[in-house]
Amino acid sequence: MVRVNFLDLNYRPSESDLICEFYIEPERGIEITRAASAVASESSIGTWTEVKTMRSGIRKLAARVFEIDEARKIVKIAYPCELFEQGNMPQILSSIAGNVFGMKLVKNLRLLDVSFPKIIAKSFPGPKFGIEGIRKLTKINGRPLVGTIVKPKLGLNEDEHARVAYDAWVGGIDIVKDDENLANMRFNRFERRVRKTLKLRDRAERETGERKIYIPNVTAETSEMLKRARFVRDLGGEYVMVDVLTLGLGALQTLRSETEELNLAIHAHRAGHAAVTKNRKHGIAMRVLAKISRVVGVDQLHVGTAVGKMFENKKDVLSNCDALRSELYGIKRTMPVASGGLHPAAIPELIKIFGIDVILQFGGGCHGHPRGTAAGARAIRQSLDATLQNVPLEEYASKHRELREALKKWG
Ligand code: RUB
Ligand code: CA
Repeated sequence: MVRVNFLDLNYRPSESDLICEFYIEPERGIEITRAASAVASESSIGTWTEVKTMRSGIRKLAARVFEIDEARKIVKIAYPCELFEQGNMPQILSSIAGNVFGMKLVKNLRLLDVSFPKIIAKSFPGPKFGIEGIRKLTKINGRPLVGTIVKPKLGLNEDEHARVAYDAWVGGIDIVKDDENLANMRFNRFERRVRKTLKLRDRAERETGERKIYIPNVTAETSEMLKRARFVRDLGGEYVMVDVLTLGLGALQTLRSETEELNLAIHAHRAGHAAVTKNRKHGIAMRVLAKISRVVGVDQLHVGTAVGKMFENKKDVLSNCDALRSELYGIKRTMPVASGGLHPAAIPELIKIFGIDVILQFGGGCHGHPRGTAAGARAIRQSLDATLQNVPLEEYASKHRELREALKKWG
């Protein structure tokens, strides 16, 4: 029978290999070399025993463990690119992030990072707009974009929803988006909502002279999602939003192909990500999900805030941003979105962390202003102006009422 060795510490990966970095904590009594080999085996061509059907020619498809840092339990595995179907992200993940998480030999296993070879990365379209495209579309340069999520996330009817959006826009918000669990509800119908909200977007643009964006959530069964995306385009929308993880990567790819023709930008919410990203020892790092989302082609993606209501720290968030914004075979850069528990007083810190190529999103931190949505939006713009002019918020607030009120509540 043909024996395959999945451990080769002398191996130097080739340019066409796909490389994964794992944290591997073996079960008690298991050597890390054995656990790592088992992971390489199960995620490429192997199974738990030797099989007669293994021809010697197949051996070249084996993944190879080529680096082990025993103290940190970090293992690097190289995969020949022939193991992967180009342009098929579900298949790629079923390999490198599939059965391996359930193996008995490993107590904990975390996919920390992935490096796609050019041939795989370029088999996907990448973002249609990316950071530069979004800047062109919104005509906003030299500062972060500010957005809001209509709140309460569920329960408003179509008219109330559109009105909240309008108030936010005229107060100074650039982008208004639906929340992750708002779809076509009995109390708030998708088509009516989009029609009414886009109408008030036009009015807000006329009144403010600024570009305003509405991002409806089209997350749904695939054909229904596409229908909703077309509807948004037909009514003059420029963006759609989906919950990338609950939607699934196959459907996300379908949406991305469709938006090529529809010329729509994609905003990606990551609802549910923490089920796989939060445990530091097990699951998949958000950085990996960020890279995948960029390659598949989302234009903007939530990456955590480091200062808000979600768990990630500054290091996590910067690593996610790096996955979206660093050079990758010329693939467009995805705009990071900081969202979750943010308010005007957090803006100086956020800009320190993210720089200006970011969308800062405020739900409660806009609509929770003591005098409501429009005042909240004004406070956000005032805080942004102060920060970009290097003026301390307290000082700026002495001449700006809305910011003063916001600092009193949240500062
Ligand atoms: C934020 C919100 C988003 C969260 C999700 O509302 O509705 O769903 O950002 O978290 P609020 P993440 O501003 O009221 O907290 O962006 O980290 O995935
Ligand atoms: Ca939300």
